[in-house]
Amino acid sequence: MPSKIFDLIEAEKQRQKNGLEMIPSENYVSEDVLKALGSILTDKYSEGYPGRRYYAGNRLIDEIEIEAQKLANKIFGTIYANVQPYSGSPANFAVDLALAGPGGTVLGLDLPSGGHLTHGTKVSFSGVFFNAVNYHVDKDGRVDFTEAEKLAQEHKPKLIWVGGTAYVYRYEFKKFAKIAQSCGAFLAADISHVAGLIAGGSHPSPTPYVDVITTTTHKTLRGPRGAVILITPKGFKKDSEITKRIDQAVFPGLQGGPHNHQTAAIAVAFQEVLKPSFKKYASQVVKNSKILAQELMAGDIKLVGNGTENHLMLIDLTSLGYGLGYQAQVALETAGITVNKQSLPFSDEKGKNTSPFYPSGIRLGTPALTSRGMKEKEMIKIAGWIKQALGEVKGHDLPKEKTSRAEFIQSYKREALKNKNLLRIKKEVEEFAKKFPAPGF
Ligand code: DSN
Repeated sequence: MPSKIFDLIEAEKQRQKNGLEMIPSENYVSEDVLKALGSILTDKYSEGYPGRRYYAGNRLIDEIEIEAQKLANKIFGTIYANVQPYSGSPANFAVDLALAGPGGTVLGLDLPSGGHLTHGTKVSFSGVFFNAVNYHVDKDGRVDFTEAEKLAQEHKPKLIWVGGTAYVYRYEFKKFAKIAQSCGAFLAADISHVAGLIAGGSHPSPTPYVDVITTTTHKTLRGPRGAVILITPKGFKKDSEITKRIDQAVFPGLQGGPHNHQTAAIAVAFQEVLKPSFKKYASQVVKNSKILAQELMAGDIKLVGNGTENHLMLIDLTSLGYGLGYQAQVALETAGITVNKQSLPFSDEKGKNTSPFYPSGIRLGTPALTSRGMKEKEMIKIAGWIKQALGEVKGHDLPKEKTSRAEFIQSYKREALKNKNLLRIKKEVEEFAKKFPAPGF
């Protein structure tokens, strides 16, 4: 059944198979998760919640949704789960809506400090519809708790977010709980990046310390794209109406009918998370990340915070030149290694910051590689290729003149495609990657 779309899907499958996916928020799902996601459950409308739907025919959908909720609570030790958010950003919007209210003050980690767009950035709903205040990281890339505490006292937020997308340390939930208590705020942990590590026992759990947890299900949790909102015993004690408020914010507050195929696939992924093999996976993700960081640093690559405590690391390219993040992303992609360009905390201070589109760093991690069965030995090999590829970026500084940047990147892309060293690495990477089949393929 040839069609343009199926041909493109097949080509993308080959790309994923032949390369090394190192964007730390990506992963490979199992065949079972894919099966549930591609099932006929997508045909059904189910506005409402189990036992209280607006349409008929939802007896079996109710069972699926209840099962997904039960599994989520079992994994995270929570008391209530809303499994309907379409993805992470709507989940966070619903929490802001429920607990801060329109125009309410929310305090979250600044974007270049490693925070998420939805934790209070001016260009997202969180900065448009809420009064967003940001805390930052200190010179080592760690949360500046003195500043966070000061901001909490000064602005009296209704809701504080802990979590981020480019943070290399373990989250210190207990310290945030103290700050939230001191100003009477709700505390929400967005654990999207580290949820799988928490579930597998390789990162401390926020459950004893926060009121609400949000997480996407497609990162370290290895599920389909989607998200859940969880209520902790602490959150329920603080506000017995909290589950109702969250449910109402998701539907009808923000969304329409839930994506039942997605809910079923989340439940399938959660069943996999509860297997003993997932514990090993989570622990190997961190081991791989640490050895990769160590090898890169041994090769004179600078990392924010000099390493990592989780699944990701941030390469600081400022010692190699000006604004090299985009060029590094292009060079590595040409070599078959997919990472993402990344703003660095404090590059402003050094006078070297450019813009989020042309930043000075890259972010990479090990969740997807670990799902393919790669271990320490393989990380050492991969670190070698990364070092070689980054060597090719030196001397290709971003123009200071903003208007010439787009054309410069286009011309750098053309040049990279002809770079013999990058093409040689790509061949080696392909041979290597084929030996590690991806789950679900
Ligand atoms: N896009 C996600 C990430 O890469 O971390 C966050 O939403």
